[in-house]
Amino acid sequence: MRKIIHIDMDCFYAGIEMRDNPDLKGKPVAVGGPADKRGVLCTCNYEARKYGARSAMPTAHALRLCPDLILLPVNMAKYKAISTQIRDIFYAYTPNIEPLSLDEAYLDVTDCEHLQGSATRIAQAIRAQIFQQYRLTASAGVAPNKFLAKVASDWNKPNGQYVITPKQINDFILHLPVAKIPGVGKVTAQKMHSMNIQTCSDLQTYSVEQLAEHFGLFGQKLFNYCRGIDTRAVESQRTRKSVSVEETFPSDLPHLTNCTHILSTLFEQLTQRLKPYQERSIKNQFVKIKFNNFTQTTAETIANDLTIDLFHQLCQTAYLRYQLPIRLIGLGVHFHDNLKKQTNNKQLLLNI
Ligand code: TTP
Ligand code: MG
Repeated sequence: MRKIIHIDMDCFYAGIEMRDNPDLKGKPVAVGGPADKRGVLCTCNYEARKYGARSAMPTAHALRLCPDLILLPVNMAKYKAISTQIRDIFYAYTPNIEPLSLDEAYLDVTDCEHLQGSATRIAQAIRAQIFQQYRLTASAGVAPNKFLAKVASDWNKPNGQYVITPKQINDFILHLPVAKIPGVGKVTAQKMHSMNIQTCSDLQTYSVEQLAEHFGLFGQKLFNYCRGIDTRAVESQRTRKSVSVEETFPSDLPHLTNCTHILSTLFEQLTQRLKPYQERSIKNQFVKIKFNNFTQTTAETIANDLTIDLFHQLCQTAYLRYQLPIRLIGLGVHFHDNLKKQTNNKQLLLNI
């Protein structure tokens, strides 16, 4: 049985801005693009959420809901720097860390010997340390697997934590609304509701074949999740299979020719993100495009060097398949499993 902690910072970008400007305390604050440029909110604080403002909401809409909303520009360099500092706190407890985004990570603390190995106390200590050092609050979920830990970190948000012990899994899962399952967005939740599926116990009445029929590849995962089962390992940098960056545009790019600038920016970001993985060998490179009708396609290739030209070519290949306005572009690489193999060999030798 593993012990997994999922940490998620509270209203991360807005939390940082509030910390750095005490005048904002108690006021509704959002971080995002301006309304007159079709901007959207990256996030907003909990005061703003009381008015219905949410991440990814057009700023103009948020301002209609909350006319006193204070909108601040995005300062990504600052958020990234703080993200790295917070990650360093995690590393004091375990090297088994899988960051999901700047403000979110899974930690596998099964083998951690701090605080008598109590995952609950480790989560408390990490949150306390984040607050002490950086004056930011985080929420945590503690559970025997990634899926439950992620659901749990949302349970007592903000500035709270929730623990699901192995014994509690069955009770917890039976009443869990399907919309709380990571990966079940608005559309899937609506589909489930139309099938009279409200909770995980409703989902449990479906066979794996039926779930696959209705929800495609996600069906297999759903079959396990609705029973509280998730066998995915926490993938630290060493075992990570891919690294990618992507951007959804506030307004769709009409044509591939409009992508040159964003490709350069994404390429730069990818190169930065790849720095900690220099010892890994790259298996292939890929470009993902999501079009304005939400169709998604990926083009990949095997090349020796990572160049911007390569990604331009992949982008063209992917674009030509549909030739529609572009909603999202992502660039990334997959790694060879070689590090994993070395570990396996070592284990093999030890076994012998
Ligand atoms: P989240 O953890 O989803 O949101 P949050 O930390 O702002 O709020 P919560 O307390 O509910 O965890 O995302 C982390 C950061 O990522 C968020 O501060 C801003 C950014 N972000 C976007 O830029 N766009 C988005 O659509 C979302 C969801 C997040
Ligand atoms: Mg967060």
